[in-house]
Amino acid sequence: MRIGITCYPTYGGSGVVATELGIELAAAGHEVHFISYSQPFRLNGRNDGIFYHEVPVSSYPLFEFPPYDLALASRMAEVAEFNDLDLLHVHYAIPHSVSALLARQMLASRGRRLPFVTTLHGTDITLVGLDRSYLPITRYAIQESDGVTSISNYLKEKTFEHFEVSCPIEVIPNFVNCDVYMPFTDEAVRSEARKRLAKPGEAILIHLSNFRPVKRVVDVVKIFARVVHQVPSQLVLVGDGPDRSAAEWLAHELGIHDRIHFLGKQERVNELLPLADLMIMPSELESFGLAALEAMACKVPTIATRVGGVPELIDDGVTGLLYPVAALDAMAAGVIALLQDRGRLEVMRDAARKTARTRFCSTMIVPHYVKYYESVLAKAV
Ligand code: GMT
Repeated sequence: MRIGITCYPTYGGSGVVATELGIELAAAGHEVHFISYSQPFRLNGRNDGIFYHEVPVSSYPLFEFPPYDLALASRMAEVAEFNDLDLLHVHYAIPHSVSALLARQMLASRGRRLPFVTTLHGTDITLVGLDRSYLPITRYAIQESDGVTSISNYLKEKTFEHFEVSCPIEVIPNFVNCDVYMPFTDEAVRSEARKRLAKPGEAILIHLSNFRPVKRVVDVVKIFARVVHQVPSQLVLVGDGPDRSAAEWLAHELGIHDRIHFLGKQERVNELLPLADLMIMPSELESFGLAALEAMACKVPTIATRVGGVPELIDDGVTGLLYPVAALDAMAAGVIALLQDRGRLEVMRDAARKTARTRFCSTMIVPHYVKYYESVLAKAV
C-alpha cells in the first residue's frame, strides 16, 4: 500500500504513534509519505520506503493567522496525486481530519479517490475538541472520515458521548516495538549504566512527558520529595514544556534539585527508560498513556493515576499501581513500599514487560492497522 501519514511532528504521544507506525509499515514493505510542517521528531535517519513532504505555510501581511489547514489540504492532495497514494491516515483530529476531508474532495473533483482514516488520540476529543469553536467542525470531519480509530475504549466512549457521531470507531491501542524498548539483558551492564544517574544502592524514578499542565509534572516533584526522605533515590525528568519551569522552581524550593535530573527532550528514550526502577505518571487525564507502555516494555512499572484509558493498560497491583488524581501521599507511599520490597518489585517488573510483549507489541498492533486500512479501501467508493 502507499499511505500518507499526517501528524503533529513535535514532542507528543500522537506524533510518536504516527511516526512509529510509519516506520513499522515501511519495514513491512509499504510506502509511507509523511506530510507535515516539519519532520516528525522521531523520524531520524533515512528509512527505506519513507518519504517526507513539508507543508510550506506562506505568510502575508493580511494573514494574522496563516491558514495551515488549507496549506496542508493542498499538499495532501498534491502528494496523493503525485505518488498515487491509496489512502491518508491522519493522527489527531484537529485540524488534520478537516484538511484530509478537503483533500479528498479536491481529488474527487478530478476523478480520483483518496479515502482517509482518522485516529483519535485524546485531547483532540477530551480538551481541544470540546471547545465550542472546534466542536462542530471536528464532529463533521470525524463523521465524514472513511475510517475512525481510537486508542482506547475510554476514548471511543467519550467520542460517542461528547460528539454524538454515528460512525463506527475501531479501537486500536497504542503499541511499542519490544525489540527497541527492552530491558537490559545483563544486570551488571545495567548497574554500570545507572552510575551516570545514581550512586550504587540509590533508586531511580523516571517521568516522561511533554510537561503540559495535564501531565501534572509538579506532582511528580512533590511525590519525589516525599520518597527521597525515606529511600535514597534520584529523579529523572525527560521532556520539556510549559510546566518545566514550575517543576524546577519547586525542586529548588524543596532543596532537592541536586537529586533531580532535568534532561529535556531526548531522542533515544529507549536507552533511558530501562535504567529506572519505576515510572511516575500522575496525569489529570490520559487516554492511553504511551509513556507508561514504553516503560513497561523496558521492565519498568508505572505509578499512575486511575484516569481515562490508563486502567486498560495498567493492571493495578500487577503491572503498576493506580491512584486518584492528586493523591500525593498515597502515591509516594506506594512508591516507597515497592522500593522497599525488592521481591514484589521484581515480580511487577516481569509482569509489566510480559503485558507489553503479549498485548501491545507492534508485531500485533501494526497488522491490525493494515487490516483496518484494507477494510476501509474495500468499502470506499
Ligand atoms: O498527552 C500527550 O502526550 C499528547 C497527546 C497527543 O495527542 O500528542 O497524547 C495523547 O496521545 C497518546 C498517543 O496515542 C496517548 O498515549 C496519550 O494518553 C494521549 N494524551 C492524553 O489523552 C492526555
